[in-house]
Amino acid sequence: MRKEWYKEGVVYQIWPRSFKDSNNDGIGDIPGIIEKIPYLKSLGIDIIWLSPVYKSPMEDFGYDISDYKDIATEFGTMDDIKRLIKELHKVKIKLIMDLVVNHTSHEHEWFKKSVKREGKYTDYYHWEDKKVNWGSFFEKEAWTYNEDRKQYYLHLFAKGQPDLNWDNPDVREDVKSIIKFWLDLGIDGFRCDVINLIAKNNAHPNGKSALFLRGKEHYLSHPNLHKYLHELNRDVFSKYDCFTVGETVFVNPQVANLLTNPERKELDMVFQFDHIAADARVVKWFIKKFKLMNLKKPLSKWQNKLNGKGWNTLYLENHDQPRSINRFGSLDYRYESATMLATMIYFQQGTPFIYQGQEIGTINAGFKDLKTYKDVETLNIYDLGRKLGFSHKRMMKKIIYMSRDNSRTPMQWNGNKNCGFTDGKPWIDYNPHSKEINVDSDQKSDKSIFKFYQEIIKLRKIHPVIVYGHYNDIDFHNKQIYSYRRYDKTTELIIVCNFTDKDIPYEERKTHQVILHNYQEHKEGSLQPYEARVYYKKLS
Ligand code: TEU
Ligand code: CA
Repeated sequence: MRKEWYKEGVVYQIWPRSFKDSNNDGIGDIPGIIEKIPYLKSLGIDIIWLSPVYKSPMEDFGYDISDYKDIATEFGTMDDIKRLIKELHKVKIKLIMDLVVNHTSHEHEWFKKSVKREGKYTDYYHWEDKKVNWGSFFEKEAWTYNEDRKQYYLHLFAKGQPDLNWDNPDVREDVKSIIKFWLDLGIDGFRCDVINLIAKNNAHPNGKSALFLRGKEHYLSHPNLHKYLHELNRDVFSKYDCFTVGETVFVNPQVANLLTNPERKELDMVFQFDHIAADARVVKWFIKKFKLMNLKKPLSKWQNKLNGKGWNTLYLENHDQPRSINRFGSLDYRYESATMLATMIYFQQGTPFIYQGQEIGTINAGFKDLKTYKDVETLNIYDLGRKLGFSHKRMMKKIIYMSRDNSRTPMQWNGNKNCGFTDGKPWIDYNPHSKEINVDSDQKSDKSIFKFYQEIIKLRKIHPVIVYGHYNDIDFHNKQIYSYRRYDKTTELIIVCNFTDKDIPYEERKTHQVILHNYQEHKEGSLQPYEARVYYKKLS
């Protein structure tokens, strides 16, 4: 396994709108992030992934970009971002930014010119005279009529997010220029948004019938994807000491290995979605009861299939996902399940990603009133569900559990009325649990989740086996305990996690030393509710 800094580092994701507001307009911003660098440093993280801060009409809160080489006024200025890079590098934290190039905003100059069929921009997007039947992630239909051009355009996401035509070499040159622009400013890499959707079958044939995303066979990990990524790598990425993580939807380990095999020079790692579907049926809105096996099976599969070839990302949360305690843990055992989940995921092979607030065990906002929600996906799915005949109550139940706004509320810095986030009116309501769950109270508690995260990060630096070691399941079919072994030539670790709220019989491993534990006391012969232990043994 080749050694790389981005394999050894721990990434912390910032969703800037809700991290820290420095000027009291109610919106988090770049100067706010700079204020919190000491906090990030004390956690021990090495890399920050910053969700989009570029100019945008904010229909999808920054994932709809109207100028890739400028910063949204509400987030700050180019000088602020330069300062952020400098201040982070001073304390040896690297910065990766979001590269959203499957689509632009409909307010981007390219789209405006494409609508008017201006010169080379005419074919910058996907246009058709007839409506194609593809489905969209955020709307019922992915092709929408444009009155000015008198043609349909493709948007796999919201109407304001038209898809770029990657078959056009001018588009690819423009994307390279964006990447170069930011790498030249000193950033250390990119998280590449829905990158396995960029290549399409440009004949745009109708899709075969499907409940969700009709037509996906014409753009999901299309063969040209590899060609385009290799080209970006050859012409830009390979010239810098940077790393790339691709967000890849509906991806399997075979494609992931193609994308991340170092020999092929495409990406360095990918986000897959299998394990976070442990409480859903294909589509996140068809919620089902969580069962441990549905988490264990995909995680184990990805560990085994990528070992020695590609490279995994390790995550349970991000700005698109509800909080993991609500999904896979227990609100009654918040400390125990938060720390157990962190142990379970971050001791696997791959690069850890922590999402803001996860390190203090934040739980879902769970707003009861539809009016409180701001997310385009949530609001659209409500309308769609109602049109399909689902009751208001049924739709709200789904939204309260799955909405992206669950994890997009202002970071809870303290238990005051404004959470230490702003003195103004926040752009979205505070998480109703802010009084009990916040950085201040967590750090004062003897059961601090933050301190447990610090511990994990420290151990990762001491024991290379955590980063590069092999993975083996232990007692794979156990439906209550998730246990696995990590090993290399010199060291063995055994990780054991109780996923229930009961005592489960467990035989102590007397031959090993416990190096991490989320309970003060061992209970002889059993694991306590949501207990997690990491055992260590020197092999030679
Ligand atoms: O997400 C892509 C993606 O697959 C999501 O649409 C996902 O299915 C959904 O959010 C689950 O709730 C990326 C970004 O992470 C997301 O924030 C953007 O909205 C989306 O792309 C469009 O750019
Ligand atoms: Ca602000």
